[in-house]
Amino acid sequence: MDRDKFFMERALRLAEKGVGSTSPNPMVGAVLVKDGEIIGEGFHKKAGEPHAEVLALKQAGERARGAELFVTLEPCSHYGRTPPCVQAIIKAGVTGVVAAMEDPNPLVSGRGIKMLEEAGIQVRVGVMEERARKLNEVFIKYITTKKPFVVGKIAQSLDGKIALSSGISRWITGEPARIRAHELRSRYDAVMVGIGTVLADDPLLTCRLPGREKDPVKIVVDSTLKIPVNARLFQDSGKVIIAATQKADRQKMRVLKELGADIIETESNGGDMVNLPQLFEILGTMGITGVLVEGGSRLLASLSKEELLDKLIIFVAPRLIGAEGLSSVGNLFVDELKKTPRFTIGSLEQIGEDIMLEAYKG
Ligand code: AOF
Ligand code: ZN
Repeated sequence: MDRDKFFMERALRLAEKGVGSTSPNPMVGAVLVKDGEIIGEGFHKKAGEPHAEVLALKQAGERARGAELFVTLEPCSHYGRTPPCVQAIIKAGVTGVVAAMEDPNPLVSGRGIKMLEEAGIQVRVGVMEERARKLNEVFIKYITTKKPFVVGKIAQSLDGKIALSSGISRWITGEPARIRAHELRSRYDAVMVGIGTVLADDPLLTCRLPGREKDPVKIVVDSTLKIPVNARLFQDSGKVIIAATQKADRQKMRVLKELGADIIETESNGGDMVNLPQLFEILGTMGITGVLVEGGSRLLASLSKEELLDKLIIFVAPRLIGAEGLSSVGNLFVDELKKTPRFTIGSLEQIGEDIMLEAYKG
């Protein structure tokens, strides 16, 4: 492996340690190198806490003079919750910076690179860029659009079914895949389901993982507030948001608020359904950067029709269920192949006996 890749790989691995805790900030890792040796390392842990570069500089101390910095994101040039890293880098006497990608944050986007160059520092951008972009796909969408990155999660049979005709669905995939699916919850600010899933499965929607600081926000799309007051997701910790329409029953709304739920009322979109584009805009203003949608088939179909699904993560179990089973995605009412929603396969991985497949919109 060449030198650039070797150190950037290390920086990416450090960045990954921030998974699930940096929102709304990106995951960033930094490595300071002098005479072929790592003299300082750091990763961003949490918004408001020091940036990766600053931690690496601190560890290196005086030795940073004349060193080269490998960082997974362009160093910042702005005053946010913390002062600009560019200043600290220049002050420390670093002579070269290698960044995996430009910072998509409109407050930075190239300014950091420019300031470093103006200070006489050699800057290179684009080493392992694809990996860095994938690592921060949620941040990239959110910081540039103020809307959350939306991921649909499905656990299905080879023939695309998520339950028997009786509704039985436990368990289609094996345990290793189910553990992986569960871990996904810790990566996103919110987990979302449709009311059909709450009525059928009564899920907890928590992320019972050790070391996790906060549970994801639980969001139920429930246009007419059918959710039972004794639903299990109220019993556990973690904020609950229910998305309804303005037609929803006021009395039920009060009861749900007393249970601690926040209600988002979207404007009518002609029908009786929740206005999903508006819902995601509101969630964005609330600082929710990424949403994992765990079903059911109707919600996934609606999201697909509205072109709101940025990514699908599909666990496929090697079994057949048959046409009488429940399809993973509800009716799309497409009459031409060229109008079917298109995705591009991102990755494919075998997990136990199952396959995990990532597909991106477009
Ligand atoms: C991070 N961690 O290691 C780097 C970031 O509010 P602040 O001061 O934490 O600034 C957040 C912005 O700083 C973030 O959106 C990104 O543009 C830039 N770089 N952020 O949280 C880091 N290097
Ligand atoms: Zn910074």
